[in-house]
Amino acid sequence: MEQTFIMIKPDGVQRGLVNPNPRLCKEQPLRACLYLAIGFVSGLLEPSLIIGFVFAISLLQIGDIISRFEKKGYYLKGMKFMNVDKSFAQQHYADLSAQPFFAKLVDYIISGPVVAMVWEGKDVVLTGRRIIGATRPWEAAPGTIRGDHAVEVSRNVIHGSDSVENGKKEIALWFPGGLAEWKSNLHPWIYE
Ligand code: YYY
Ligand code: MG
Repeated sequence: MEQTFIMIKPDGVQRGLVNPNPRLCKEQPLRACLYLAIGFVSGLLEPSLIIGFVFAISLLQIGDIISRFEKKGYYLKGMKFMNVDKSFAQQHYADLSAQPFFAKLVDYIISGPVVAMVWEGKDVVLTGRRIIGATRPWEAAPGTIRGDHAVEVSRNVIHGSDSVENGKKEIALWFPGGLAEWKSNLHPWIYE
């Protein structure tokens, strides 16, 4: 089983992460409050509380990107919502330090919080890149994350490791404390 490092970049976070339905954005907080209130008023009525929390969590709307990997059959092994500083961003993109866009790229990555994740599964590095789509969004196929949700190469929403070896390096950099250990009950229904 391979592992890959996936990062939702600051533009992906700021844009509400790929569920830009204005109606939902307006109604979701109300729904969350309503269900949470009903839950509390009726003496911790569990189903209502759970629905409230689900609505509250979906406000972050990182859900669509995460669910693409989850539905496919990959395992989430690590996740952090964090800001990175300049030297960390430079380290992550060290391979590109000679590129003319390097300084701009680093400034963009540190411009807001990112969602750092590790996903595990068969061929997850290459397939993850396919789910993400081509680097230049105008070359990314419709149906991919970048193909559906990005315009500029410098605002392409998401990062994915480009090889197993680089994945290992990036995971070591972003998750020095290690990863979660688990296996889904559905495993035999997804993997041979
Ligand atoms: O791996 P991937 O993100 O698809 O592309 P890379 O060639 O590794 O470049 C990293 C990152 O740099 C890219 O996602 C956007 C940015 N970038 C840019 O701002 N301008 C370019 N001309 C090329 C890449
Ligand atoms: Mg790359």
